Amino acid sequence: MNKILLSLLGALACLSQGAAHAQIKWDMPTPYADTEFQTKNDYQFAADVKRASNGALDIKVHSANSLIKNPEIKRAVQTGQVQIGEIFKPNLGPEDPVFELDAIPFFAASFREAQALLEVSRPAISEKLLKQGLRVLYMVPWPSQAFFAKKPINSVADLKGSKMRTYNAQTARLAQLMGAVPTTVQATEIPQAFSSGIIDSMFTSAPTAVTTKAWDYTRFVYDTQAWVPKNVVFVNERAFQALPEAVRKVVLEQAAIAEKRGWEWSQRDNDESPKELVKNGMNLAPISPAFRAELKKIGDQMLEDWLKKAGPDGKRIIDAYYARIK
Ligand code: PCA
Repeated sequence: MNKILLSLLGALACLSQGAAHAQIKWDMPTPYADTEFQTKNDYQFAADVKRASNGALDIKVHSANSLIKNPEIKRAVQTGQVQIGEIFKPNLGPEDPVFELDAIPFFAASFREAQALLEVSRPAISEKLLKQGLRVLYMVPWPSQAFFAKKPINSVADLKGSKMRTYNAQTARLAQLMGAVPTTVQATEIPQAFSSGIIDSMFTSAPTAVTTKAWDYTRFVYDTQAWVPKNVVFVNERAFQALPEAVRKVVLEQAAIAEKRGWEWSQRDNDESPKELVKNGMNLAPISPAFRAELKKIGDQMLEDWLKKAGPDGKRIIDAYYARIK
């Protein structure tokens, strides 16, 4: 009896050792700070995958550009330097217009509209990335973008010649159309950029403003409700296909859960973060009708430019979007 038990135990030990050897480790560079809900969602996804795969897949999140910087993360995943990563999706706009449709001012600016836009554009986004060897796992929106400034802003004339923080080609174009000077600054560098005088205004969401303590360097926040841009998390397709089938299933299941949770957390922070800004002494106001009208006009022009670039495929997505939000 004892002998049998011993050999059974031995076999079990071998098995568990085998499992330990079979453990797959993935690195996941991400651009944003640990305090951002997007990053918390990534950590939760990694933990859930590990648990649901019984430890077979261990994803290590490297947040805040610590392993690879935001503009280089896509390439790193594509080339297999890392297996999985997160980026700000509209960054890919210069590559293909479909990636930046969610960052056109006043086009799809509520969560409901953002959801509709994702539904009509997801197939094109996923297909284009898969052609480049990247499988989309989940896409989560930031709350709508608000405008932060040191002094009161009532019209674009108040911004003439000012230095505006931008985060991609489109926000740079927006700044130019607003008469401001665009300066690219990653979210993690916002406090230094303000304190060293490189920028004096910015578009971002209330949660990022809380993370970067916007009250230390700006006083006015305008609830512009300008656009709802998304992050995308993708995996190198070869790395994904190399997983055992059961683990692939876990990754896809947990990705769907992460996307749903991310949307919920985004909406929760959209409600909570503005309170935090006010509690810290910021002046939160709706945008003036004049400023809104000027921004809307710029947004319309940007949508027109987008349609020219995106051609018939783009037009089809826009038409499907309008049909859906009716
Ligand atoms: N926060 C990030 C992306 C959009 C947002 O709300 C940033 O400001 O860079």
